[in-house]
Amino acid sequence: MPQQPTADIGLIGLAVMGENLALNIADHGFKVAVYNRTTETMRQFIDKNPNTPGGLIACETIEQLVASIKRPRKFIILVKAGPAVDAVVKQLIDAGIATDDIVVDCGNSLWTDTIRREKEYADKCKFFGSGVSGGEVGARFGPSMMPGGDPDSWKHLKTIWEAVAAKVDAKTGTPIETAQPGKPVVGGVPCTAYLGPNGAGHYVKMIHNGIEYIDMQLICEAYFLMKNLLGMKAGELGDVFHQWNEGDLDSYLIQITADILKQPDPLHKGEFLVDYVLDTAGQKGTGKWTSVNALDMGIPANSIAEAVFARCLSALKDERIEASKHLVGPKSNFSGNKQELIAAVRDALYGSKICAYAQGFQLMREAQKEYKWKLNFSEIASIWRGGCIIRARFLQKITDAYTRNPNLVNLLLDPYFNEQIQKGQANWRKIVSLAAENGIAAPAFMSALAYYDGYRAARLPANLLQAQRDYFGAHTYERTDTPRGKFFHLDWPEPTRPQLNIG
Ligand code: 2AM
Repeated sequence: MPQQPTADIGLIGLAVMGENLALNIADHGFKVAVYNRTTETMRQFIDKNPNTPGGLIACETIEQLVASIKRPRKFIILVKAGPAVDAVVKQLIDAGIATDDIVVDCGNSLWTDTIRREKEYADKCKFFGSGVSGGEVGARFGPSMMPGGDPDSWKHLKTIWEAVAAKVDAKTGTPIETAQPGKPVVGGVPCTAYLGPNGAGHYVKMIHNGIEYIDMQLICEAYFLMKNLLGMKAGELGDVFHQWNEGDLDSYLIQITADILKQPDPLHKGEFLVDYVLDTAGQKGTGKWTSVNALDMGIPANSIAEAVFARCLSALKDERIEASKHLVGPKSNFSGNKQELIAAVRDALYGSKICAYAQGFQLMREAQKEYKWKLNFSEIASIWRGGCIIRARFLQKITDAYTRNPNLVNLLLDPYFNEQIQKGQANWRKIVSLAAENGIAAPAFMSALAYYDGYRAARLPANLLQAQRDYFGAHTYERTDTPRGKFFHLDWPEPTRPQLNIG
């Protein structure tokens, strides 16, 4: 007689994220059936984890996996984004899953792929997308989960998602980080919420990653300016970041930066590891996707794109070494007050960070029009308060801003953030000037300030730009003294070469 299915959910793909998420789910008392293409990996995983609270079921074939799960079946796929996701879905379909079974892609998939997959597999299963952020530790003890797809399917997933997601304190919004293997956090507000249909979850996850790129780049520029202008050593800089982590900048990324900077080098006694790490950064593509999407939609997310380009520039290590021998600029030369400079860098970082998040939320505002989603920005900020890489005290302030005004046009216009920028603005400008004067590249600080100044400008030089377009391409222009929507074209006079008598 065939055995009754007993598993609450199935998980496919036992690389480190898959393993950790499976253990997290099992810690909350759910029985998880696990499958991996390479059976040996699955066997090792089962052997390493004999006593999980919910229990693991070892499945050597997809058919066994399907037969192990209670109806409607729920599957999590955690394989590399791209063709592997489709390959797994097709295997599940071939193994006979039902049309009401829910297949959740928890990988970093491009949201348009999720939209496509939901349609493509609609007559075979409920395909669902869920972003997961928090790295390995997050997956194990509580990530931020960003689900999007069929709302009825969400009803079946909600209990598990809310159980495994990171938790924040209901009053303060600060993460509760006390989970241990087998002992999950009890209580708190889960860092997950249903975000909308089809690709909404993966889109929001992509924006999370775009913001992560710029958040990291801003921290790196702050580090580099203090290092070069003040000649501070990594360990001392670590103390500065530790201190910043006590205030408005309190965040996971600032905290790990402090720890990284204080890390001694294992090979050189008395020296710091960070000074031996090669200055070339890799990338997996989510920052690029965010920037390409910003260009496609025509939304200025210049700082996010700048953060991606900063990585690209860093990767040109050999060219930079060569160029450094030929291209001259000013030598760093700062003789002002050290503590004042540190405080100014902090203000520059905070002001730039506000602009970076403003850009990320602008993208989501535009995308929801394009895809007819109804994103709840307060909720999105709230589920980023814990578990994910950009988790920060700051996200409570964004949650509050969008709770005060769900239709806020731009985060910069929120009274709290406006006030914060006013407070630090002079320092932010000072740092950008110092960077330029001293020849230190600070593209994120600079582009964020340019965004701020551009966004608050009632007039920009685009009058001249549009006139240029009309001159060579008859693209027409609107006038300042007639209603919008009336277009003019001038038969521009032939180009002249006036005789200039200058000097
Ligand atoms: P593997 O151990 O057999 O390589 C991350 O690569 C995870 O995705 C691994 O668990 C890997 O399985 C799995 N994976 C990658 N491509 C896959 C595919 N086409 N089908 C099934 N699993 C795949």
